[in-house]
Amino acid sequence: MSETILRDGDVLVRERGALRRLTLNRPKALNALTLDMTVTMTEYLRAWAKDDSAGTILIDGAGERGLCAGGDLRALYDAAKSSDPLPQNFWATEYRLNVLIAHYRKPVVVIMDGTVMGGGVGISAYAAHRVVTERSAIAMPEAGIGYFPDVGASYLLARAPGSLGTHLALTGERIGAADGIYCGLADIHIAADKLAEIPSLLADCRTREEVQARLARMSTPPASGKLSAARAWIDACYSADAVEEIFARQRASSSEAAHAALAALQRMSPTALKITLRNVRAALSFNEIEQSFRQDYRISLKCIAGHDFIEGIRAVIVDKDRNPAWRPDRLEDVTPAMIDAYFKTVDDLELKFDG
Ligand code: QUE
Repeated sequence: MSETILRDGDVLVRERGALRRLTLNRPKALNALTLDMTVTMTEYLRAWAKDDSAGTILIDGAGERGLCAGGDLRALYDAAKSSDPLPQNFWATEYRLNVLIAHYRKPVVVIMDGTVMGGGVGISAYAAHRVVTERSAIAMPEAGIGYFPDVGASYLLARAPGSLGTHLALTGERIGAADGIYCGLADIHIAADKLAEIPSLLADCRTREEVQARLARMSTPPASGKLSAARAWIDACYSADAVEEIFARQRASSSEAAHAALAALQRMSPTALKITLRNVRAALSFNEIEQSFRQDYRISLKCIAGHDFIEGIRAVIVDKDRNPAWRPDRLEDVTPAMIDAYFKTVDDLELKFDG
């Protein structure tokens, strides 16, 4: 079955039989999502939902390094410096795209090969068929840039086994295929050298059952993960209700890994850590993902207007000195009232979902 290119650009759009394929195509920026890319993906997904000739959707990334590094942080940084409304437009479009993928009635397959961070998790973790490979490196590292795991990730992380989700949200630790499946962020492992066969294999699929059966035939067991063996110290430390208490338990732990995690957390934004913990805890009581996205949108708008997120992007992406100056820079100086402000309604700006 031959392939047709429907659109070339930052999102490459192709069709093959009943398969419709969206390829993130900014490989030099590790396919980091721009507003334009999220708009394009939304337009095609909406059109295909109503198009009987479209059977299955495949989402992947161009280049060797991975699916997607997250959002286009440089664009958010420039916009924040000039009071441009791009950030709110970007997040609203991105979060609605994530929810569109979550509720999509046709099978959506996402190839989570290589790096899958931040916004990359948003376009993959809600899809029906989440494929990981031996190269998958999945992470929500935002607390390290003074931001927080957004794209509704708190909903999924709150439901990971034990306190693993809290550990991943705070530390931003990268996990591989087996741990991704264990934590509920992925479904099936397929060796990277088999990925090229997937488009032709799915070209005539129209149901989840068909897609699942075809993918299962290519699947092999992933290499063992690390998280299940770390449950003892992770659950003991991260079941605490305050970041200060998590630090105290890590300090007192006999586990080397707990001390390493503590050292990593001590370099992160104290405000971001407290926001992240509260976000994940709150998400446990939600019963639909939209509640997490609405909460994330409130927090995001507050972050772009504050200090640490801009400083984090500066230190990691712009100046690359990796030495952010957080404000406040001590946990004890981040008060409950300061955190409350991130969770307050944004009134007229509240995120809405159509349909
Ligand atoms: C934390 C993050 C991101 C990050 C680094 C972090 C993130 C993100 C990028 C990124 C990487 C390469 C690019 C780019 C952005 O890096 O979300 O534009 O070319 O998108 O420590 O959350």
